[in-house]
Amino acid sequence: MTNINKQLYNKKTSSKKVWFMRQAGRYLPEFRKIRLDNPDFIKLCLNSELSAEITLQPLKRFDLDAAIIFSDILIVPYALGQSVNFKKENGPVLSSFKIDIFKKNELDLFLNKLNPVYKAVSLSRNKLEKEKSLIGFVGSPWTLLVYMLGLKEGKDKINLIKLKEINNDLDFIIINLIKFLCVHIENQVKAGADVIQLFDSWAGLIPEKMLDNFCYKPNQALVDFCKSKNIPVICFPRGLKKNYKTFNEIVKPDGLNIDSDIDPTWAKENLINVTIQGGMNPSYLKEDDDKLLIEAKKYLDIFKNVSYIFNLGHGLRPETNPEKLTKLIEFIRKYK
Ligand code: 1CP
Repeated sequence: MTNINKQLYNKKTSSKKVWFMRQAGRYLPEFRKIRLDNPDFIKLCLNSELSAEITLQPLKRFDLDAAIIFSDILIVPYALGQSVNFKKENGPVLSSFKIDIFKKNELDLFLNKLNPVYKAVSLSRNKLEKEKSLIGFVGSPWTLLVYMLGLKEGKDKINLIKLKEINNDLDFIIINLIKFLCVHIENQVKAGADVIQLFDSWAGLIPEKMLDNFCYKPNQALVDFCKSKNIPVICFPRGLKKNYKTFNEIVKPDGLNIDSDIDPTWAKENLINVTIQGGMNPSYLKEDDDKLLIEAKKYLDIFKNVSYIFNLGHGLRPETNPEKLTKLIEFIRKYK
């Protein structure tokens, strides 16, 4: 069993495991160097050799317990036939959604398009030390819908009118997304991923009365699938606030990544029978060492006697200084 895998099954004690969301990415000069020569982001994700190299970059620099495969949640809409463009200022832009992408039996085509990802997973696994975990991932249905249907307005609002317009088709779309996401999960695992993380980054934008249909049920379906295949699974329903507790009770993942709005003491008392991951606000990596390490210690102290994996409340920011991360990891390793 690999390091993160062990911690996910051990619900009682913590052994100070650590990895970071977005650890493979823009804050690393060695990534930016590759990115400069590869302006098409999706193409870069589908270059198996470069994807594996980027996946392993953070592990060359830092003493981490896991690598996360360099890909993107939007690779799934891409493989379903929607074009995906990353624009610097506006974030990702997808071509307009057509429901018939699900109507044809496109499983073979879907897998063909994603084959380079699986090759990247297996190249990464082969080069990764045996005890280190390799994390595969997918976006949860709601978060994918936000991009596929262009639902987001500004930074943190959902266009409910757009959502209503497609109301009659939503169940069909979600059921089909789940089907394809399970295929993508299973193939990442077959290629060598040994933990799966489900990113529901926009769960916090779902109106309360729709949480059941758009968040709890779809994540539960994916978690149940993982459990049926003995794949340890971590959920990240970002922004759910107190509903993290309901989420945990209904979905029952092996691991639950808390965001920075969640009070860690509340989490310790209310999120039970689960390995807690993350929480620290990534903005502390911009602070002086003293302030950063005091904040890290807060999380380590609170979760000292429960199962905990150190990570953040959201992904590492592009402006993060890698040296800060080295200091933080050293501190975590020395913590008793
Ligand atoms: O160089 C660049 O401009 C590309 C930046 C970049 C990178 C490095 C994007 C564009 N995606 C990624 C990789 C990525 N994305 C990984 C693998 C590497 C790692 O984690 O180390 C993962 C797991 C993701 C997941 C992802 N993509 C999420 C979920 C996590 C989160 O941050 O909330 C989401 C929402 C996306 C969509 C996405 N991809 C990229 C952008 C700019 C966005 C949009 C984010 C937004 O709308 O705010």
